Amino acid sequence: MPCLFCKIVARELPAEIVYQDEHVTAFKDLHPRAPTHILIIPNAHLVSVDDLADEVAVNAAAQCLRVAREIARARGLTNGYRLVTNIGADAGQSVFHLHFHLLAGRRLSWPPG
Ligand code: DGP
Repeated sequence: MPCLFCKIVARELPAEIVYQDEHVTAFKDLHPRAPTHILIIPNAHLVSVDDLADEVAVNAAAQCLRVAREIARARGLTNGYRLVTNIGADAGQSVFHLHFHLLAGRRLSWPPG
């Protein structure tokens, strides 16, 4: 079955895209858990951090972190923000295309559940 997030990158599925370049796409989470909840993904399909086995893949993830920082700055998230990436079933990963959740706009509890 075609990957949901690959379809969002290709604009074959609707999403509120807030940033896109040749490496990365960022869009609003369908089920926001905080006032700001953006998903940042590499355009190339990788399953999770567990897939970062070579330099190209590691660079794709690093590009996501660059974009997270840029979005946080552009949105003035000076009180802080959290980046989360779930890896596998026990962590609650439900979409198997690497993504970083950028959460902000409220006090976030620690540790996560
Ligand atoms: P995770 O559980 O870490 O795999 O997070 C997947 C996130 O993806 C979850 O917070 C909901 C979001 N999501 C799932 N399907 C869609 C979709 O079609 N569009 C958007 N914008 N977000 C989605």
